Amino acid sequence: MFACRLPWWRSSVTCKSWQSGHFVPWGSCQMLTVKGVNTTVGQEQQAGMKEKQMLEDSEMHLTRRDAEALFQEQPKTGNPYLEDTLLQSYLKTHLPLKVLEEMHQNLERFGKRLLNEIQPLGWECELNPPVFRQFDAWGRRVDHIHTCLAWRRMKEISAEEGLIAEAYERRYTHWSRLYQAVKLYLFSSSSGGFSCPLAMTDGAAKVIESLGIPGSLKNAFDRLTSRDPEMFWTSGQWMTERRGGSDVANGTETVARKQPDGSYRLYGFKWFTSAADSDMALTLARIADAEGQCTQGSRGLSLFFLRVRDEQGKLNNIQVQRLKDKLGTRQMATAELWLQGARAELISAEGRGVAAIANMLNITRIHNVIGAVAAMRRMISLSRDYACKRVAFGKLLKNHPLHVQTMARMEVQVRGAFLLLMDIVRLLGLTETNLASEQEQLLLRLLIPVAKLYTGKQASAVAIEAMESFGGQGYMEDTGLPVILRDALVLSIWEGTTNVLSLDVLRSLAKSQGQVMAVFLSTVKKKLELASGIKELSPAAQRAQEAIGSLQQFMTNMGIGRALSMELAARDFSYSLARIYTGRATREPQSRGMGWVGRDLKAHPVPPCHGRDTSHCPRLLQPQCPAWPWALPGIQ
Ligand code: MFK
Repeated sequence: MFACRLPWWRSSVTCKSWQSGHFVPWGSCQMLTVKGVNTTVGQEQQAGMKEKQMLEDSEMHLTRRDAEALFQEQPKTGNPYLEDTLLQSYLKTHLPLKVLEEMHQNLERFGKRLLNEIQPLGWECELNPPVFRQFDAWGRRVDHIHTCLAWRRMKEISAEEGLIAEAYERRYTHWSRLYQAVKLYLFSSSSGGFSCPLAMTDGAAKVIESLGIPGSLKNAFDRLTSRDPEMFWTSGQWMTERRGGSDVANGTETVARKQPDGSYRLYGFKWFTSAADSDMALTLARIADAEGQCTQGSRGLSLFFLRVRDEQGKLNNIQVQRLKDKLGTRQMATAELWLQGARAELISAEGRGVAAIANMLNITRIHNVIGAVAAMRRMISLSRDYACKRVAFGKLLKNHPLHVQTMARMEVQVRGAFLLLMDIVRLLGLTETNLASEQEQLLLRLLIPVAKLYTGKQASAVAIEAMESFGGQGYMEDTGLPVILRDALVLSIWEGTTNVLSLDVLRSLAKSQGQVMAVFLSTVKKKLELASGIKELSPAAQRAQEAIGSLQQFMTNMGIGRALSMELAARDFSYSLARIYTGRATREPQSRGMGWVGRDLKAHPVPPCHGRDTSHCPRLLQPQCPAWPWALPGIQ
């Protein structure tokens, strides 16, 4: 089923004309520029053709020589932890020394493993996407999703490295969550898509933990958080049905029928189930009453746990209809599933399914942010290395100020996003260890959708910009760069689209009756006051203050209660929150001098006013933030 989607270098059927170095459009293969192809043309013509071929062959010799001289040096990156100066500076600035020492050692080791073992496996996952086999040779329905060896190895490595376990063992108390996020961030762009099942696995563990780990779910929790590859389970999150994935309350048709033993059987069609090879899943369904009737809307939804297969590997009354043919994340099996009486356990209060699964959503949304920051970092690292090798117009790219300025703009994007991510996982860690104040919990609730929606857009824009920095090479499949772009494009779609998350920002405002906004503003202002006292940062802090002023003005004029106007402004409003918050983070005194340009480009600092172009600021802030520097095309 994948054959028609494969790029030429992955296809076993290659046009010989292409192999010979002479590309011939399919329609003109009859013209006999290809050796050894029988044709219907006459002998005379054939002789002429032979002569022509010889001429072409001699020309080809020269062409080949020329082509060899045109080769570019491949961009390479080293240990991703050691090369990430911003990450290292952040850890140094924020972590207690003892914790830092332990983490540093482990991250250095992990970085080496990523480079030598995990990156090649990730590429193998890309080259060997899952294959679905519905029937065996004897006509028996098997619905087997075959995943490659490298994919299965990723699962083992995830357990060995404690990529989920780390967050739940809490050996570094509230820093454990941050540590886990750092490992996932380093892992993400080498993981061959395995970060997706890990996101849902983490989300499922979080839901079970938040339910107090009931006895019936203890085994599942232990497995989701295990470091033993033999024990480790991954989880799916089946929310999307054929009527849509955003409006879950109205789109969910799956029905749950209670069994005499207290368990349930689920009947329905799940239209987009990521990582369908997972061991278990959390899913929503409507419980049918004695008459078979269900409550519609959000209040009719309950949350269920189910095993996908039994111990013998037999599907739990589930049929796989087909695998999805996606633009990206092709390494991962996303399937359409029929639930035909799948045995499941009710794990939320009846009718509280959405609220219960929100715990999972908030975790997977954080993973989405991790994926976005990681994709940007990877593209920029490669681009940076290339700029130190590629000569154009008589000098290295790194010596062209315009090129450096373009890279600087991307770097500012990823820096802001990284610091936002770190703040979120720091707050999550505090919340999970009961150390967070009420204000910090509110701030976390607001920042998750803000960060998810904003970094999702940033990742696509930065990936496209970085791809361009390689010229035509960036567009070539076998450089691996298009894979990163394709995989980044989904980040603003799944786990809630930009608009759905903008509305979630409003939901958090409404639910806290505006309290969350007060916390946001006071947090940002406090940090900016610190920056104002530092000469070098004070002009930027001043501009951020002005942006906050205009945001407050907007809210006063609007009034949170005016639902329609607020809905129309939701996206711009959320972008403004993201920009103000990341602006605050990048202007913290600790964030200065974190060596963003890296080893080879240090000689080329960012021009002081890199880009005063305001045309991409959200309308709300445009006139008031003339120096908002990190607006990229595509983020509007
Ligand atoms: C690299 C990363 C990899 C990630 C891989 C993941 C792959 C998986 C692919 C997928 O599964 S994609 C599908 C993901 N689906 C979504 O993200 C759903 C998008 N839609 C929404 O988020 C809607 O806003 C939502 C379904 C939540 C709307 O549902 P409702 O029922 O209309 O919402 P309602 O009635 O406002 O809220 C119900 C309850 O949930 C309320 O609680 P209360 O009843 O106590 O007041 C809300 O406060 C609560 N709630 C909703 N969203 C919440 C939340 N609570 C906390 N946080 C939230 N985000």
